[in-house]
This record gives sequence, C-alpha cells and structure tokens, in this order.
Amino acid sequence: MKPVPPNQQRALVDRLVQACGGAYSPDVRRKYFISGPQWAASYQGQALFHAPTRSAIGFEDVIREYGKIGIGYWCTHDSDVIPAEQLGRDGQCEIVARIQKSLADHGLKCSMVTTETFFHEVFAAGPAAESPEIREYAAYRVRNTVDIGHELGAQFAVYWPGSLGYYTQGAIDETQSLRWYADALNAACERDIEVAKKKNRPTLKHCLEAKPFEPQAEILLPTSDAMLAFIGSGLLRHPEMVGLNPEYLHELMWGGAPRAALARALLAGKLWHFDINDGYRLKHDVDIGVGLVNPLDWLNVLVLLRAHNYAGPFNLDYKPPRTTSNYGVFAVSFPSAVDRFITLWEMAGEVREDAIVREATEALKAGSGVAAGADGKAIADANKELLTLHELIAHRLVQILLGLHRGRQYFA
Ligand code: 3MF
Ligand code: MG
Ligand code: MG
Repeated sequence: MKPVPPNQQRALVDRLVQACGGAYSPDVRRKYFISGPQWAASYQGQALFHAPTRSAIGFEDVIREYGKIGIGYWCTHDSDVIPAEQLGRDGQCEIVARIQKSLADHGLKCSMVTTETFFHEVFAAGPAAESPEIREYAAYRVRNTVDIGHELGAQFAVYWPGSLGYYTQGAIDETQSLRWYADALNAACERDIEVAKKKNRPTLKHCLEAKPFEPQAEILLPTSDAMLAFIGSGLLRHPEMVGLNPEYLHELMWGGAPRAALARALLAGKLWHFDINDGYRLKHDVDIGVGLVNPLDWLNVLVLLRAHNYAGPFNLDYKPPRTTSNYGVFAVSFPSAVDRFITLWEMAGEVREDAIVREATEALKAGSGVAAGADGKAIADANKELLTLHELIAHRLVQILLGLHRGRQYFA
C-alpha cells in the first residue's frame, strides 16, 4: 500500500468506519442512559511515563460532539470544568451558566457530578488527611459539588476517594481515616438535603466508587464490597442516600469477577451507577473501551443487569488510547464504544429470550426428581447428564456473541 499522507488520513478513517457498519443512529443511541464524562473526552493521553498526545479541549467542544454522536448525558468532576481557584467563587456561576447553555443547545442532560479529591496538591495525603483544614477543604469541595449538581439538574454524585490510603505504613490510623472520610460524605448528604428542599428537587444519589490500587499504594476502601461494608458501618448519617458506582475494570483489577461484584451490589439494593470500560486482571487502570478485551464477560454482565432491571446510567469511564487523534476521539472512539455497548445490550436481550438457554436453565433448576432422602451418590448420579448443560449454555453464549446461532459456519 502506498503511504497515506496526513491530508488523506481522516478520509481513510471515515471510510473504514463506514465500512465497519453496525453503527446506530444518534436517535437510537440517545434512548439509552449512556453518559459521557468530560474527563474521558478531554483526556490528552498524559499519565505517569506518558506525555500528552492530544491537544486540550473544553466542555463546549465535548458537549457539542457528544450531542452529534447521540450520547444523551454528560458528567464531570468539579475541577474538570472550573479551575480549582474559582470553585465556589463568581467564576463558578459564570461557568455553570455556560455549561447549562451548552447542554441545552446540544440536547444533553447532566446526569452526574463528582468531586476531584485526588489530583490537587492539597490532597497529597488524601481527602481524609490528619490536618483539620485539609478535611474542612474536602468537605467544602463535596458540598460545593452538590450545589453544582443541583444547578445542572444532576441526579447522581459520585465519589472515588482516590488517595484514601497510604504509601508508607504506620503514619495513619486506618479507623480514624475512615471516620474522617465519612465526615466528608455526611457533609455532602446534609448539604444535599438542605439544597434539595430549597430547590424542591429530589436529593442526589451519592455513589461510592472503589478502586483496588492507583494512585495510592495501599487503599482503605479497595473494592465495592469494602464500600458496602463502609456504607453499613454506622459511620454514615444517611446510609440510605449512599450507594455504589462500581467500575467494571476496578473490580477486574483486583482479580474479582465484575459480574459477581455487581450481583452483590444488586442484592444490597445499592447498584445505582455503573462505570463501563474494559481491561485486564491484575494490571494498572488501563481504561480500555467497553467490550474490546472481554466481550463475553461483558455480554454476561449485561444479561445480569437486564435480568434485574438495572435502570441507572452506563458511564463511559474509559480513556481513548494515546494512539487516537483528537479527531479520532469523536470519529471512532466514542461512537464505537457506544455501539459496542448497545450491540452487547441487545445480544443480552437475545440471550434472555433464547429457547436453548431458557430450556437448559429451567431443566437445571428442575433437577432429576430423584426421591427425597436419596444419598449423595444417588443424587449425583441422577443429575449427571443434566449438569452437562452448564457447558452447553456456555457454548450457546459464545454462539450468540459470535453470531454462530444465526447459522454462520466455517469450512475447513
Ligand atoms: C479513576 C476513576 C475516576 C472516577 C471519577 C468519578 C477519573 O480510576 O475511575 O475517573 O470514576 O473520579 O468519581
Ligand atoms: Mg477508573
Ligand atoms: Mg471510574
């Protein structure tokens, strides 16, 4: 193939996107509760060991491009859009008004706001550091985010504690740090009750997001299960206002099964918000687009969520790779992530309707009918052939994923 000069590369990308097919229209995409974070689209490719590969873009561009793609919801950290020194000051009102206008102009809604408590130097020792003024500042930031959320019409507030933990052991008392972290959440919930009353709006759903490692060495609340225990610990004054925002990759990172983590959150009635992405077990937070690494697992996750009528947001918390250009972020990365999600969601519907999966599942639940009181060996023998259906179901799921159930065959 001949070299492709720079001025022909976008046309090539566009032509190959078209050739891929399988794209949904913006109107179809808008029917899903899919949210696009400000930080995901504006990520410039910088990280530890990495220089940026993309130029900066602001919320006006991000919201406009999400609108064109058909991503119906937008979310942000406070400091993604408002410089830290302007938070809570006049500059904030002006920026919030500009955000409201952009959202209205492009037909998006703000679904969620979140407080950055991990990037600014003030959080070097975490949001629940010993110094009372750092903790008061953290409480101020989460209260202010609640205000922004109500101004923008959000339904959710998310908290990823980030650096709640330590690099070197012995300097902090973990129980004390957790009490202090609870104080910040209590401050947010109490502000929320006040503002919601004043504005005659429902209170926000406050969702905790766990991550097992990064950017702290040892993390006090590393998993969604740890978060559930924290919610039930008695430290929160309004535990009914606090639920979970599990992230698919964060559960995978510690070696857990995301689907099982989601199931535990569902049982606790706390699965309120969900960060969707992909990656690998026991690696750093690679934040790959949904379904690019573990499509089969993703299919199964969505089967579970459909079975339990999950109706919260699917938040595209991934990072377009550093090899994707500014143009590619909106021409390839976001639309393809949304379309993979919708395809997997539809396939999950097919799995639930599939006659083979249904009959096999029902048969497993019916058991053999062996007489009550039979011994273990007799029960095992009576169920032997039925249990083969586990593998058959797995085969059927792969058939559905690969389209083989529609009759596609390979010939040697
Ligand atoms: C970090 C994350 C965060 C959180 C965000 C919301 C930058 O790995 O996943 O995204 O989702 O801070 O609270
Ligand atoms: Mg993450
Ligand atoms: Mg996340």
